Amino acid sequence: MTSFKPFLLLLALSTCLLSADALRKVPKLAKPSRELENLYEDVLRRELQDVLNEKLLELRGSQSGVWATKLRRFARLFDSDGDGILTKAEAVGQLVQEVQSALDSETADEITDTIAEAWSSVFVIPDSGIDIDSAAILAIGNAVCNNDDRKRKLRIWARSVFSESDSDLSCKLSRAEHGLTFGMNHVTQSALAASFDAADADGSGEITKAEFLGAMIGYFCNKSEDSALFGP
Ligand SMILES: *[C@@H]1O[C@H](CO)[C@@H](O)[C@H](O)[C@H]1NC(C)=O
Ligand SMILES: [Ca+2]
Ligand SMILES: [Ca+2]
Repeated sequence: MTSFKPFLLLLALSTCLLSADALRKVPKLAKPSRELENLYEDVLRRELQDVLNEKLLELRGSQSGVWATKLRRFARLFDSDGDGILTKAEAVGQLVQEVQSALDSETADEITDTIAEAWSSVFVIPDSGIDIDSAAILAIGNAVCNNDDRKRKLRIWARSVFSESDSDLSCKLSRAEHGLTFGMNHVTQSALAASFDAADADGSGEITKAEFLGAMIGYFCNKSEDSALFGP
């Protein structure tokens, strides 16, 4: 609520000036008080916007426990030292190391780009990292899911993950292909079957690109439905 202070100060100031004006009836003060009025409106608008944003965030956070839990569960997969802060070194650095040691160099380079892209262009997380339990994680979720451009980036990223996982270029992911990608993303072996089933919407035993995109976008942006895509 500290953000209210400048507004209150200005309100007090303008109230004093306006009533003094009215008492003394000094017409030449009309112009400055008009500017003050504009300034006052401007500050009011911004203060109000801040408060509304804060309230909306709280509301969304409390109404969407499922969503917050999903986002935090995803972030925790990569918090390898378990200190509750997901740093770029953990999310990007370690994954890149694993990828580079497990795959041929061309595939590894492609995947490395996709991982770096996710951190800085899709989710846009500061290099210093993010406090997983803070509201910041919901702010990131809202920034991605409530904005068409950002959501498009999420889809483009998900398509890249799909293509890189589809190693036999069949345009479908088998259990083995799915397992390699999600295993590298720290989903445990015992959770891989449920993760596969979460994406294989029609239960055909293969994940199509449409199913994959639906599952990925749903994981990050569906605020009411939980998903085992990144483990239980
Ligand atoms: C979330 O997922 C459920 C189940 O798939 C679906 O019924 C619902 O429409 C989805 N909500 C949004 C906002 O996409
Ligand atoms: Ca950490
Ligand atoms: Ca399928």
